[in-house]
Amino acid sequence: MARRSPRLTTFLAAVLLIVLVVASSAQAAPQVAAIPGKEAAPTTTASGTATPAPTAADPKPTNPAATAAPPVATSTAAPAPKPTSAPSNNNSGPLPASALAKPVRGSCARRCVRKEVSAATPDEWSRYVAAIKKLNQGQGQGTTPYELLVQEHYDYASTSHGVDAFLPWHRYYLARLEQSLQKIDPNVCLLYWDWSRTSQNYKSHPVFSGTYMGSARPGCIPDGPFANWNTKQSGGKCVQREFNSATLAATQFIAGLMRESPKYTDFRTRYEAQCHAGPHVAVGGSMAVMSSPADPIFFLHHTFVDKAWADYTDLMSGGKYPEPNFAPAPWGVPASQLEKIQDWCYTYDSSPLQAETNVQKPSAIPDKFLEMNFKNVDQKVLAAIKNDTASVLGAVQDKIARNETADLVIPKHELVGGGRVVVVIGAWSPPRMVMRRW
Ligand SMILES: [Cu+2]
Repeated sequence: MARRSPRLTTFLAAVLLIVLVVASSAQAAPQVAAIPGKEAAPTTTASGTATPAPTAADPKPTNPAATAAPPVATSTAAPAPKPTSAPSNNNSGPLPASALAKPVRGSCARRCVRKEVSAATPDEWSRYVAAIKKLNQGQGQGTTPYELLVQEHYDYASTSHGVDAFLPWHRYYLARLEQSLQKIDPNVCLLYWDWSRTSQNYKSHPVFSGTYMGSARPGCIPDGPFANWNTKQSGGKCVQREFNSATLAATQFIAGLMRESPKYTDFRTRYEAQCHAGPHVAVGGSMAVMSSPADPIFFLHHTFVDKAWADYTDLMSGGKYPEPNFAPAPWGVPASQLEKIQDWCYTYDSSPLQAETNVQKPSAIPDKFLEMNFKNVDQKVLAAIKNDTASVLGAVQDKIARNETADLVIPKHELVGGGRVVVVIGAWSPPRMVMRRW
């Protein structure tokens, strides 16, 4: 079904660009081809940079499953010891597709305070893991609900990336995961990976350890609860990581970007390109393509991205979504209804991690991200972009020199069927990304 498109990198490598072409046909979900990342040799070693896992310090026993509690799954409770009561991951078949929740605004069976992953209690973490595993149980015996989620991200890639709907689309998507997990275990709340406070050495975050998402070594997830994790979208093989040496967007950089972006669209464009993209590309492999939710670290990452939007909304009350009635497919929920996280049954705990000092701008969005096909016309489109590359870049160079974002204009007639072109400049000095939607 999905066809592999020719690698744009071959003719754009000289200018350190990757051109991303995303179909955005209004009638049908685009035919997309998730292509494993180019095997740029990681320049870093798989050194043991993961910091020690938190310990279960509080001996107070709790059994959340046994409490007929009010519907508040606050994650800010005192640390609990490792439970024995979390759902087990057995080998029976997949849960039905109906295991996936369809969140309704204001309808809260539970309320969550989403925490930084390293601040989760062992109990919270093991329940989170168990519920995610349950969503993906029965591999090879049909499609698991987890795989359906991965597929949704892949199928609606063009309505959810490089456009203003990026943030609301993913907000609903995460609420869908959270409430699906709660159908398995009502005590589960999403957790986030705050990569902005280990931005200069992202592999030093405790998330990259055998306790959480596995040590920072290229290849399959080497250890931890998701060791050798796989989905259909990774071809039935384990999801892959590469780990490059990028530095990510630091807390201070993100704060500055928010302050300098009173308009939502400016914030969204810059944050998506300069902050959100970093961890996708730095981890690389399965995280660097549109089936990226195949790697469960995706959800920790995107929960932090969602927190940034919540923080931005608090900080910049004028930064309203520009098209409040636009309802990104397939959720059918107007974007204006997705602006308040309380409406979707959660808030955020602040990050427990210390801000870094002497941070640099995020470096090296690597010169790859993903490639996708235009339906039936990819060769023509790619040829058109190739021919236009020089003039297109010439037209935006001046803007690029002054601004952090600029429009990229490709003659519309060349892009039969519509679409979107995203150019990522490989070496960020200073960081740049250029987008244009038709
Ligand atoms: Cu996404």
